Amino acid sequence: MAMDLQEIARHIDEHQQQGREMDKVTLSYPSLKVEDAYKIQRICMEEAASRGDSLIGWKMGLTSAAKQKMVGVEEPIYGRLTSSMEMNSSVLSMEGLIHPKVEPELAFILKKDLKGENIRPRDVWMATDCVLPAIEVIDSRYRNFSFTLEDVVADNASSTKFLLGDQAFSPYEKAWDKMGVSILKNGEVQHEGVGSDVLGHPVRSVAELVNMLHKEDLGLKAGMVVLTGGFTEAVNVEEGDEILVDYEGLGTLSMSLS
Ligand code: 0L1
Ligand code: MG
Repeated sequence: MAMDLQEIARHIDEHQQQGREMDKVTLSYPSLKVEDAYKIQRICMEEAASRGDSLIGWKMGLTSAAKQKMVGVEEPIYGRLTSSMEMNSSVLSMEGLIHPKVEPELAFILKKDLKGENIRPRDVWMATDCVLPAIEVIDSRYRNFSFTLEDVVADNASSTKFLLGDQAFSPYEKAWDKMGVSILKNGEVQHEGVGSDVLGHPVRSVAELVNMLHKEDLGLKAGMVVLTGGFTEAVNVEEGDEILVDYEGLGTLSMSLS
């Protein structure tokens, strides 16, 4: 089948908007390249912008060995975060969701633009305003959460919603790589992780994102949110579930599914 990236993007965007499952794009287009998949992501963002949504940040996905093993894709990827994905309460409605999962993460909020090809952790610290506890909700549009690298990139790295904690912390508050995190569902611990599970240190995830974006001549803008990636495997959720993430020494963040 001839490959029309606009047409593929329209198809994916429709499924994202309606919360409907779809077949893997690579079944119809086996020659789809990762670069094409990122172009599809960009076109979907243009569609979102035409509906009044705006780009407010980026997420890194598959930044821990636990997550890579879970989905069988062995490299980090990025996705776009829009204003409509940010939750303004801790209640998540299941309406419009397919098979959501949640992940404990950290968000970095930038105070300066950051763009370049050899970005190191210290460049990230100089550009970071604060760090926030976060929970990401992912919901792959592909049946059974099953995809290739190209598919998942085209589906905006399964981005769906995210919740940020109210309390911001100084980037120097603690050694983020040493911070333990546990995620509980209905009072039972599901997984435990530590900051170093995220590419050695969550700051490295931001540096890697900037280096990856540079290949598309893109960068981060002051005020943007960056989700650095799950500390642990993602947890399946359904209506009625209560999620609590305990960030060692920093408190907790909760989410209720309704
Ligand atoms: O945020 C993530 O790590 C998810 C990236 C996409 C893979 C998935 O849907 O689990
Ligand atoms: Mg994530």
